[in-house]
Amino acid sequence: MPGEVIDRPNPEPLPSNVPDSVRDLAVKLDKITLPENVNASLKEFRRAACYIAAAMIFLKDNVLLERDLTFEDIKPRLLGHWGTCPGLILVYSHLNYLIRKHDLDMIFVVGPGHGAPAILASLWLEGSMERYYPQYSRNKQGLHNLISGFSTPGGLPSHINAETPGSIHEGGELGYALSVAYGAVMDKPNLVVACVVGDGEAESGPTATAWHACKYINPKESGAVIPIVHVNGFKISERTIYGCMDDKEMAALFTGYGYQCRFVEDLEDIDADMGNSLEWALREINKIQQAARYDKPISKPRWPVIILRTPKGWSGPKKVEGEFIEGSFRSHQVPLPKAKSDETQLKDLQKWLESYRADQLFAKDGSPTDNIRKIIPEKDEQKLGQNPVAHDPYRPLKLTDWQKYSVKKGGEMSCMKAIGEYLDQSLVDNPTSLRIFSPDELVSNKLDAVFRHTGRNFQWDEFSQFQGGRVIEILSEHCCQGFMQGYTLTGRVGIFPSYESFLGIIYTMMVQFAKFGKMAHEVP
Ligand SMILES: Cc1ncc(C[n+]2csc(CCOP(=O)(O)OP(=O)(O)O)c2C)c(N)n1
Repeated sequence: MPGEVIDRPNPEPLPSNVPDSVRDLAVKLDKITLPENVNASLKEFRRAACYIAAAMIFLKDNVLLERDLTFEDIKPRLLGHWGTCPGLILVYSHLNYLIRKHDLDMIFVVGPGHGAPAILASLWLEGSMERYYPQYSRNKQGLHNLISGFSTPGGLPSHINAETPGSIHEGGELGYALSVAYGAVMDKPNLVVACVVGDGEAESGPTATAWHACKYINPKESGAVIPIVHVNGFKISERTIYGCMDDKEMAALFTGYGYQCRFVEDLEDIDADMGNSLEWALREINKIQQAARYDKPISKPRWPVIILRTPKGWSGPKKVEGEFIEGSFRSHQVPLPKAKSDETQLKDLQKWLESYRADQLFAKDGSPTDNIRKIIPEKDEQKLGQNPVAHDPYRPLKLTDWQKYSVKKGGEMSCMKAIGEYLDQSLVDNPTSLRIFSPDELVSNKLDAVFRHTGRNFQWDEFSQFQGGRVIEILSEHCCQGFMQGYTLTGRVGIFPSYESFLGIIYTMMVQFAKFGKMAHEVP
């Protein structure tokens, strides 16, 4: 059996038997075309970033195609993931524009961290790479270093990690992007976190449970997440579940999770579609937050989610050796795997890279053109790679003397109860920078003294909604760990009580988190 055989690129899902009335659940917007100069800048940013991302996977020299490619220009080992990059770059370009237009405080959490070329290319264009790593300056030499060093020993890694400016999420093990994004917005009322979730990642248990995270966000005290589900239809070698669900199935699913969903899928004018949809998402967030902050909170608010349908490997090679590449799983990693030894594939690579017209995107000295810079946020601290929220934001807690809570010699008390008393005071003293994330283990761990001054922040329950509350209690260790990661990597402190027998469920998450923390301390 040949495994997955597809007879056309970007196949659409089979129609479902869900009633047509469900279509009304998907948000419809009037089409508004973007101003011409914005449209042009967005497109140029994307062409430049796609060019760099593709070049990073293949080239060790001749990075601006100043002569025809030869086998010597190709890296000895081709490593990198192309398929997700065009979609990530599309999102990145629009987030830039949105931040600039609305003066936003925003960070970007990228689920498909294997799409590092997309993010590194965008970070290079906005100048965040050169800020932290002078060797990646925005000129020819810096571009050469970025492209030739990617995924080579001593160079940049193939996945997003703590060395990636602006990242708070290790992009290796899939599944946690969404919970990390939600943890980051807690107690940061002005922060918006855009979070891309791959449709493959969306099949994972941790992501499935994390959709409910919006039910633990009190819009009076916390910011908002814009989840963007990147439905490019394929994972490594098969179609995805979401890629095989039609709009009605998707709309029904996300409505049930608590969201309003907007499909972005107009491939003829994706910029207008994406631009309008992100504007809509911001408007919805604003409505929900303003209501809560002016004491008219909306019960069970319907947060926005964007379902982005793009062909996997969009703008890459269409067909190689008779097989579809663009719009198929074959674009997931290296679309031209024999580029170092096969003349035809080398020529295909040259044609592909030339299609972005790099000569129009970079000045003579290799720096990006003014047109590209026009959609990049002007202030450094608003660039996605430089927002201070993701860079060394830790402020120590105000802690009382623990000895006050100790037990007198000869006396007896549950140590957990004593800790509960101490935590109660600590939560009072740190009302916006300390939270407890608990998988229904707070009372069983005898920490319930904390409820003397606070509550559970569950917004779907009539007995706890609109009240704030420092305890997030969700029976998902994956969510607790993800929330804690997002909360702590944006400078606050989280406590995660559990029971050692069950904590093994998130063992690999903890390892990733520890690795991220260690590396973050070592980078400039
Ligand atoms: C938990 C986990 N299981 C498996 C993998 C291996 N893996 C890497 S990428 C990938 C496919 C991801 O598909 P998707 O999330 O749709 O990303 P995209 O198509 O945008 O590349 C898989 C299975 C992983 N990184 N993490």
